[in-house]
Amino acid sequence: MSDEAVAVVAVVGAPNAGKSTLVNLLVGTKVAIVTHKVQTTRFPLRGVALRGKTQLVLIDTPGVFAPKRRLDRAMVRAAWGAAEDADAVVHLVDAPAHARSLEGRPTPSDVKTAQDVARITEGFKATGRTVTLALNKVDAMPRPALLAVAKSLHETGAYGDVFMISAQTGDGVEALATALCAAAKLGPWLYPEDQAADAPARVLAAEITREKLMLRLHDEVPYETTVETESWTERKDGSVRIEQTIFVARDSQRRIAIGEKGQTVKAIGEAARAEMAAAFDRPVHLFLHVKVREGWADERSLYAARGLDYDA
Ligand SMILES: Nc1nc2c(ncn2[C@@H]2O[C@H](COP(=O)(O)OP(=O)(O)OP(=O)(O)O)[C@@H](O)[C@H]2O)c(=O)[nH]1
Ligand SMILES: [Mg+2]
Repeated sequence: MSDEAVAVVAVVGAPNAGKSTLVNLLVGTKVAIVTHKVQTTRFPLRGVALRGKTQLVLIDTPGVFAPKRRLDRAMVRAAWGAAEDADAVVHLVDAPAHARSLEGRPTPSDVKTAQDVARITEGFKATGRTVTLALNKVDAMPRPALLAVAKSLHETGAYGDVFMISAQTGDGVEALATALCAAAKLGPWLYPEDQAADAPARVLAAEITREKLMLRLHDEVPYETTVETESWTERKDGSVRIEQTIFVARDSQRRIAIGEKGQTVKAIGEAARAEMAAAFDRPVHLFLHVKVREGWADERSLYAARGLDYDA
């Protein structure tokens, strides 16, 4: 009998905790986009990591926060759904943000983060399942503050093991991976050995453009924007021609996304094209269009295509 084993692990947490960074690090290649902004990840994405004979199927999830819009509700619902279905759950916490709250000097975003963390802790307690706590960004805080965070979250009674990690430097991450392997069940791997992600290339391509767009556009614009890969054409010379549309909600946003003399969309396209060429290991010809589609966030097809529940 083969000794292959599989553990499906959901990585859950408040927006900006570093979930996508952690999944990318464990997988060893970029499967999920990362930005300094909240709500970067919009739908669960799977990354596959191998440790010995154990395949860790890591589910990067959207951040859990107080949802307002339909898309927010679907994102949060998807995160909880991924946790329900997984063999193990990691609650990833932005430890420096939490420490600032404990010390009574939170920034406005820390206040939201603390509320989201409390919401997640309560959610796990309600389901009664034991969750692994991973305190992230330990590179960005002093040790005593970290111990205070660990103590305060452990006292909630919602957590089993506690790990202190940096998804950025890798500090402590292998110890977490080893512990997650303990949740594995004997059985054949879910993915072939050389597969790192299960999202189709056109989805990954749209995500890459969305990352560049989130880094480049500010205020509410990134949150009211989505990207679709409209066509993907393999050419005889080994290159690929990719056409994408950036949908925005209003004409004012269209002007911002295009920029003066088209320089914003050009810069987004150049950064995205370079990353796609590396990710897909071939030359990429990328064509970006910017279109107004008022109410794109309430269109049913958008949800189905990303595995999100329209009526969440
Ligand atoms: N200093 C430090 N920064 C980190 C670490 N891990 C992630 N970050 C940064 O935190 C920010 C958010 O990282 P993401 O991986 O996008 O966070 P996320 O939890 O996936 O965020 P959402 O998808 O918006 O929910 C980025 O700027 C990362 O570079 C870490 O260990 N240390
Ligand atoms: Mg993310």
